[in-house]
Order: sequence, then C-alpha cells, then structure tokens
Amino acid sequence: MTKCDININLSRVLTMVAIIAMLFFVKIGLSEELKVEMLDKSYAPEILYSHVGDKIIWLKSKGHNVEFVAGPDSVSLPKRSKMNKQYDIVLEKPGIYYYWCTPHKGIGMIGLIVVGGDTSNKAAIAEAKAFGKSKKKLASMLEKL
Ligand SMILES: [Cu+2]
Repeated sequence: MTKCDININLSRVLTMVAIIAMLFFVKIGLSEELKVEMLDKSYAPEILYSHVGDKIIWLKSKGHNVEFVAGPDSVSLPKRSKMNKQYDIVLEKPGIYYYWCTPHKGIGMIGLIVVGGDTSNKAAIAEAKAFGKSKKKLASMLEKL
C-alpha cells in the first residue's frame, strides 16, 4: 500500500464521519419544544401546529390533564396524563390529533394538534366523540384548519 492509498482511505472515512455528523445535527435542529398551557377551562394554544418529532409539553397545572381521543388512522394514542402533572410527548405520525381534559371535556376544554401540516383525517376527527359545549367547539376549531 502506498502513502497515497492511505490518504485516499482516510479522506473517505473523514467524509463519511462529516456526513453522519451533519445528519445528526439536522435531525436535532428540526425538532423543537412546543409548550401548551392548561388554563382555567381551556388549553393555550387550543390548536397547535407541530413538526413530526417535536416534543410537546403541557405545563403542570392544577385540576387538568390530557387525554387523547382520536388521531390519524392506526396510530396508537399516547397514554392519558396524570392530573396536576407536566406531560411530554413526541408525535411521529402526521395528521390531526384530538384530546380533551378528562374533568372538563364537557365544557370545551379540548385541543387539536396538527402534525406535519397534514389535515387529511379532518372528517374522521369531526366524527369523534365530543361532550356538551365541546361539540360546537370541536366543529369550529376544525373549520379553522
Ligand atoms: Cu381541565
């Protein structure tokens, strides 16, 4: 093996390392942290737009939680959160996700998350369960998408 061959191999290895490092940073750079507040009887924002892979955080608030009701086809919905606790999730499948606050689901404390700009399951979400005041509210929120 000549000195020249070794140099070529080394430069290939360095190129590969550089590409892997770039992919790693691009992946990290694209995922954001998005925060949702749980106010008196509503979430803020009520409609959240996220990228695939963003971390979504509901900030700790007394008397509220997050319970997913519907999402894109065949997705397994995140577990219901504990009352009075911060809740973090990452959604990997594009589409609309619909959730409510368990004790306030009948008085309009509902939320939507649109992941990856995909609203193709809007009709299915419109058919999902909604109680009391939340029925009208869900319909009007879906109109805004
Ligand atoms: Cu609540």
